[in-house]
Amino acid sequence: MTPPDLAPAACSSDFARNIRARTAWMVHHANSSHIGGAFSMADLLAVLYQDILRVRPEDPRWPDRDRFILSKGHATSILYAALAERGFIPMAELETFGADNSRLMAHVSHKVPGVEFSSGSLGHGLGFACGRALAGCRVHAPWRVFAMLSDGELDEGSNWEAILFAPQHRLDNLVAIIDANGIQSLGDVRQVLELEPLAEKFRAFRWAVREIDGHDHQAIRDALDCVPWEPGRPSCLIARTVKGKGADFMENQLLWHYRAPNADQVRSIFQQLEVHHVGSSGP
Ligand SMILES: Cc1ncc(C[n+]2csc(CCOP(=O)(O)OP(=O)(O)O)c2C)c(N)n1
Repeated sequence: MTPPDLAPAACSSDFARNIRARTAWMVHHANSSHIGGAFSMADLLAVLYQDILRVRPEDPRWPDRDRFILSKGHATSILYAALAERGFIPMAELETFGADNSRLMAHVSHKVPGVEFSSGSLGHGLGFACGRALAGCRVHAPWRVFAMLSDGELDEGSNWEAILFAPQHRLDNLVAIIDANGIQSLGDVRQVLELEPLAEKFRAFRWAVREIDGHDHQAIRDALDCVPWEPGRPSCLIARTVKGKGADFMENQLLWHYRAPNADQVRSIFQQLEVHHVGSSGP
């Protein structure tokens, strides 16, 4: 099956469609996993990379760039698709995802232009983001730090140390985005370790908190356009999402944490995304 041939995104909705379609193909082609958690954050990534992040794909280490940290590094397929959409890496390189000697490893790697931090061992991104934000504050830098976390990841105690640390140091250049899809690798978040009331917990730790539908582009944009929400406080955006969002057979299904779609399932995803695929009749 050939990769989808898509027109460049002109808006965040196109962007989300493109990165979902490319991710479906990549995960299928590499026989990889984590498509459910990739699709749940597709709309968040689309708005971030289309409308919010101040970055320069032609100069990935531009000193004044916003820093985006993917803490849920297992879901990196869709970050690579977003980086290709923005021109950080060649589109054709996505075909190497997960292959031997590719720099597009199945957990996120800072060897890839546009990636700030390698992760995959959960629970480290927010602490790293705090360090970056503290460094930025010390020199009154204009850039912001956005860290994307998963909800299951919050079971890691290291997060709570970072959640304590950020308000203590008045890191209002830091935004934590929680992709709250309610499902982790082996069960529902509620059954494994209850997190709710999550917003109240962050507020008790002195963060400014907003809760939105993580698939509503306008709501995402409105929230992220005006950070910090409270001077002197870090911001936490709790994005309520659906694991596998965008493919009806994957939505809210635990199996799709690890399962890779077969060719027919990828064709179905293309159809649902209204992506025309010239190679769709092939094997
Ligand atoms: C420290 C650590 N423990 C265990 C794992 C194995 N693991 C991979 S993904 C995952 C949980 C997935 O659920 P969640 O964190 O909510 O991610 P999402 O649903 O957004 O994909 C786990 C436990 C890991 N990557 N790191």
